[in-house]
Amino acid sequence: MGHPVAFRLVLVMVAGAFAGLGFVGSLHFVDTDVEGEPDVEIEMVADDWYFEPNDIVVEKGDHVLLEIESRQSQTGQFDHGIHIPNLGVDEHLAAGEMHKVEFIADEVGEHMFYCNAFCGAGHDDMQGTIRVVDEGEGARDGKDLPVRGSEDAIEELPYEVADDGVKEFNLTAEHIMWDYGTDQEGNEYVVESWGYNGQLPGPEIRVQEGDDVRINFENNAPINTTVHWHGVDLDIEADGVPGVTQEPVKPGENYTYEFTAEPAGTRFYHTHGSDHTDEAEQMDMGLAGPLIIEPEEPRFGEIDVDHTMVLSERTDEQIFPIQGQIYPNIPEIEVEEGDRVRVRMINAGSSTFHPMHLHGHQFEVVAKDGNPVPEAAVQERNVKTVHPGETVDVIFEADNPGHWMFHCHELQHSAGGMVAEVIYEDHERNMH
Ligand SMILES: [Cu+2]
Repeated sequence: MGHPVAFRLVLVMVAGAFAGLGFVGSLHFVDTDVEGEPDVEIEMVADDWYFEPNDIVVEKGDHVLLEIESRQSQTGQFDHGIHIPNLGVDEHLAAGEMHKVEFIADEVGEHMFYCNAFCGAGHDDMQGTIRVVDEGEGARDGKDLPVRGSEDAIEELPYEVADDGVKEFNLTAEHIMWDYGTDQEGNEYVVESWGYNGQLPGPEIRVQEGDDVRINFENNAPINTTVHWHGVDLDIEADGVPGVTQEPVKPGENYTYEFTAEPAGTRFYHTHGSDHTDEAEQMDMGLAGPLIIEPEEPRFGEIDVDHTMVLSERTDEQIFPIQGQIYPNIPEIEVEEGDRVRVRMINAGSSTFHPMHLHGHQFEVVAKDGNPVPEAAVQERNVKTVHPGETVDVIFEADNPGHWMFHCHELQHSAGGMVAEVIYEDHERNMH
């Protein structure tokens, strides 16, 4: 299974090529016409019988350096080779040596590469692709990426009803710099991210129970990925699990998910990674969004304010955003006195829990994982912990005018920005 090359890999490549692999061998310099410093350096292994990585994304015009370790075969002494016909590369890779192969990615498109030396029984498997994208599209470092923030985000993903009556949505994965906002100390958090339709969290998909739904997914991010519909009872073809229900969607490729929206409740959609090893990374980089399935008959009585909070984590930055923002930038829960307020909390983070605490009010925990809590089991609380992958719906009466915190009580998380606010209309702000 192929692995995409994240640009961060590039940083460790030079050191890794000579030290990390424990490789002792000679370095073979290919005589090349390419001059100057490479833009992209990629560490590669040629072995029996694969190239790793075998799925590479670069930009048009990039000067690419492949540092290829041609491993001693377990079964013999086969040499390998690398041939990229469209990019003018044709090199012999003597076994047991390091090779530097340089070229200019001057042709946009998907270019196959393969071993051009006969190397035994698995020779035909030794192939991969180099995808050359337009400048700025597959950016290898943050400088080239579009910066986007909450002002660019839409709340709800629009749909069209197709001729067959299906609600049809267009969802993409994008590579962006996401602006989580500036914290109270003036630190800015503009962080490399992958976001559905270029935003964090992904736009809300809101449908009715029983709707037939079609999601046309396009992967514009430089990773292999899938989309999973969390908590939906769908047919297995649409479950979005790489290597189980589908091949991961490669950069530039599409996949169509079709399902009937059931059961009703607060659910979400998120990446399932390219395999199980990178799902956590892809989730925390931003690939998650709310999926609200409205019931045929309204539950829980009349609701005046329906507010969603997607809880996430960027542990590398030590921030814990709500709705893709950190305090004091998080969307406020705006209420009027007398409102019945429903807050849907979705923990789309990879690893940590959030004991969410509301000041000045008690709330009822009315649904867990989207499903209603039986009336006799409904608890009145002011803290409710939401674990990774869980959704929790709470309802409270807005009966205490003020400006109230609704924050994570794991206080490292609130220090990292996980603080929302309930603001009553016409109430004078306490401090800001
Ligand atoms: Cu928390």
